[in-house]
Amino acid sequence: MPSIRNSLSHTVRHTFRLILPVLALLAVAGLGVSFVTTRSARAWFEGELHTRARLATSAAGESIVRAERTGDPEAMARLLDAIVRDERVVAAAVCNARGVLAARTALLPAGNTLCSRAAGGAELPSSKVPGTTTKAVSSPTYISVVPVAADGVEQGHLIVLQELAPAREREALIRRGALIVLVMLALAFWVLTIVSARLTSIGWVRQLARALRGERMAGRGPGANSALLEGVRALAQRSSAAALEGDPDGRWTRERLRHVLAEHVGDAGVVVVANREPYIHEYRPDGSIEVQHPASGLVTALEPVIRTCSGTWIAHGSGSADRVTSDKDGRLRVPPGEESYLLSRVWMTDEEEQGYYYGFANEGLWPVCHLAYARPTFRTEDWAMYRRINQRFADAVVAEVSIDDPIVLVQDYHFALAPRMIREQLPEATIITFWHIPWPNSERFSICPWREEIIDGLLGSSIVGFHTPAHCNHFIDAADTFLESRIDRTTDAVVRSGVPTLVRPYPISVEWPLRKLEGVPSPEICRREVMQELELREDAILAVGVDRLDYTKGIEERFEAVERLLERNPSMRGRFSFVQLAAPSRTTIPRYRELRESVELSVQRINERFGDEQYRPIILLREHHEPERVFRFYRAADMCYVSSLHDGMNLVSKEFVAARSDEQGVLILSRFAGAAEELPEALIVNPYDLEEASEALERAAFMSSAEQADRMRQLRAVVAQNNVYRWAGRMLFDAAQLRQRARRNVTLDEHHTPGGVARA
Ligand code: ADQ
Repeated sequence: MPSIRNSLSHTVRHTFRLILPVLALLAVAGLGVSFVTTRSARAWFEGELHTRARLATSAAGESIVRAERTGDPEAMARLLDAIVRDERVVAAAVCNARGVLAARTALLPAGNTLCSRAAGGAELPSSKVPGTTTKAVSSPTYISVVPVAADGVEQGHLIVLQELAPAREREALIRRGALIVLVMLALAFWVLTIVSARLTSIGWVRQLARALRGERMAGRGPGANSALLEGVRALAQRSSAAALEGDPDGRWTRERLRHVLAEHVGDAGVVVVANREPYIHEYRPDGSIEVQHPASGLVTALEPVIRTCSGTWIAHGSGSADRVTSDKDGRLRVPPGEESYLLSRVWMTDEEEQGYYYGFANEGLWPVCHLAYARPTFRTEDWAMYRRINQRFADAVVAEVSIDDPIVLVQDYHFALAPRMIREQLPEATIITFWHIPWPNSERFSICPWREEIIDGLLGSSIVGFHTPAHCNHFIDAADTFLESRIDRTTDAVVRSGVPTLVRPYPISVEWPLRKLEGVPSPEICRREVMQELELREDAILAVGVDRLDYTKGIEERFEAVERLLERNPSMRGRFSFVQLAAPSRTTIPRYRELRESVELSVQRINERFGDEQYRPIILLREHHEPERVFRFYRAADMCYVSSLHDGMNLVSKEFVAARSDEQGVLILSRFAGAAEELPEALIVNPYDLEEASEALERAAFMSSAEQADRMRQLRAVVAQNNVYRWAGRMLFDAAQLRQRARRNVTLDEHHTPGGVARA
């Protein structure tokens, strides 16, 4: 009850708050109207009264003068009586040239001073005449003093008193009329306002309904460009995407992704553009051919997706046996034995690869995007190759697709220009570009001499995706800083030449459950086998690191943290071992060669300092390992240390969690990896801070099994939920929505354009 009362009194208060100012406004307007109409009506009527007095004077004036000169009071009285016969005239008098009252009608008192005042030129107000006693003159009277002349010479004045009451009545009548008109106008305005508000709200409700269905705002109609409606539409999209996640256990699965693809993507023909191919054919020394799986986070994430939607993967054919294992157009079906999708290989010369891949992408863009202390190098000839290869991949996309509006997933910093190049040839394509590495702040990005071209190339995309909201914001800021563009904060879009590109965070992840774990023994068996292989004692504490040998991964800092641990805690010596699986990477780039040397030197130094014949604190396995072996190490270890100095996401952290079905093992994770945002139950460290990092290693070594299980359970729940199917599903779902909307809009346009041509 109280709440009803409250809401009622709130409504009343609200209504009053709205109505009172309107009433006040009306009152002021009424007073104004009344004042103006009274003034003008009075002026008009007084003018009329005076005219009448003058008419009377001009009719009888000369006769009165003559009668006054001849001293004929009766004649004067007759003439004055004739004037007061008009019922509106109350009284009249004649003043001679000396200002003396010469004659008057009965109702005018004898001792009045009108004549002397008129002779003195005084203004005679319209008022009661002083000294009158009769009823007629007691009402307000208008007094006119009209000069009387004969032969052009003024001979005195005729004074005429007329009743003001009828004039006042007419004034009141006019005032009332004006007020009625005002009230009627106000009413009409009010009705019009209500009707137009109603009509507007009907339009709004329609637009809102469309927005809730996720449709684009119509170009016409009320609120067509409303930011609010756009916001509602974005919200509707998000909640509809969220609803997609609402399967019984709330998790994306391969089947669910397949279902989304079938339902929303349908015939779109998904094309992946990536530098790295998922299967590389290499000649062995004996001339036979082997298939390799590259150590790449991108491949790890995308391969399950493309398998699911049976699309096409366009990549650089980099293996020595790639040409002989594909057809004349560079195509083959993969994975071997399953053949569920098409791999289309693009060829390039060594010189092109050097400029595009090693040069511009990895000596220019990679260091500029990572805060990890390698000086970016930009060469004009590398840029030229980068452009050329981007164009080649864009052409390959056009050659592969069979419809006008395919969905194209462009992957990573190797293809910043390709989206615009694809867009030029396939204007209706839905292009999603995913940038797998961080996007730096604008000050840092300004180092790049071709920053405008890079950003413009990316804005050829329908959506540009990053791992974290921070990277999205940096990109939006860069577009704002370096290009002619408008930022739409409601939809998080960069609008260039009127065309929007959405900027979205899609945190990447791993499969769940991991197919790579099929065939990997249980954690106990893995531990036993790995301990044997590494010749570790039974009570050894084993930590693992798995990375490409890259300066952004903080491998040297990791080893220094191990060194610090052994310095601080002598009981760890002989017992604590760190095994590092390090895949050689970009070995032709000098900075990577330097890294390899310095990593090897620090391993040597630390092992000499704390190791002996039986004990090696750091075991460096500097090679590429097949996934099954990588996962054995994850399962065998007591902890995994990911010490990236800067990392877009980092999949190793998620793989480690996914591998630990025994809910044991501790993840130590750099705060500078995108994954740290999602995995707070890891021990989060600053890898530069050797004290903090070594303490975390120590803490992990002594963490109780119960605490490990508690943390690992939560980490696994997150990775299971935010798995790679969710990453791909959300991205493809967004792409499919844009595509559907574009199709609907095309249909609408054709509908509305006179002579529009129906599309095949
Ligand atoms: P990467 O820098 O390659 O990926 P990451 O995400 O850690 O980094 O993925 C590495 C992958 O390579 C993992 O699947 C790992 O198992 C595998 N790998 C590493 N070392 C290996 C070895 N020695 N032998 C075999 N396999 C090995 C980029 C970005 C990341 C982002 C991914 C995905 O730099 O931040 O997470 O893309 O978007």
